[in-house]
Amino acid sequence: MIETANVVAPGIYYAPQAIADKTDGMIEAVNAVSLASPFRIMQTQRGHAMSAQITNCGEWGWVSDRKGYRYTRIDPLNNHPWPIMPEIFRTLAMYYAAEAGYTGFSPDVCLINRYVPGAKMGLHQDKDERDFDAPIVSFSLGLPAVMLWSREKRGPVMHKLPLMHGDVLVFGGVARLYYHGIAPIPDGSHVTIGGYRLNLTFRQTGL
Ligand code: MD3
Ligand code: FE
Repeated sequence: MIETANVVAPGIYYAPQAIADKTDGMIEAVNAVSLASPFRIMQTQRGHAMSAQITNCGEWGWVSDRKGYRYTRIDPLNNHPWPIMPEIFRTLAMYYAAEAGYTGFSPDVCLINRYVPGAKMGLHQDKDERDFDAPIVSFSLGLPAVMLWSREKRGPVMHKLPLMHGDVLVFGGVARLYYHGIAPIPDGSHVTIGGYRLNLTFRQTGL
């Protein structure tokens, strides 16, 4: 059932602490993924280093280099396919997509961002997927963050949403192409992860 109390704005479903009792297993699964495909700093098309470190699992992985942003089947770091998406990830992503009203969601990529204090993510749109009918599901782990989002690139309305360890977000419909970013992560240490924030975003590339 769609819990309307969790819809903070049209297209934005927010379930604070929804996966709070599943975070240990998720952290273990992230560690397993990162043994095969380690976290790395991506270069933007302009040659700048991105602030968050990333890795992926699933049939596809999101990469960025001087050629631009795209999805690949092969991890360019080790020339192997990206690690298989852990079952706990796929199951939880599909469950929360369905809770938000997207019953057919079938993620073929999980992009994992890892932030240290001071790291941030500038305002951007997620538009490297082929169709925007599928939502994006996001899980937060570790240090808290503030997500910024806006309907326009530099629109006057800039909303802020705190994202804590165990929170779930689903973006779809009119929110799917909203500009969003992460404010610099404050200093701190999380009891289970230490000085990191992890964010898992599940996407359906349509590729
Ligand atoms: C709003 N990650 O990986 S998750 C990204 O916390 C990304 O690491 C951020 O933006 C992070 O692309 C934010 C929240 C999020 C994810 C997808 C969205 C917000 C979104 C898609 C459309 C609108
Ligand atoms: Fe994004």
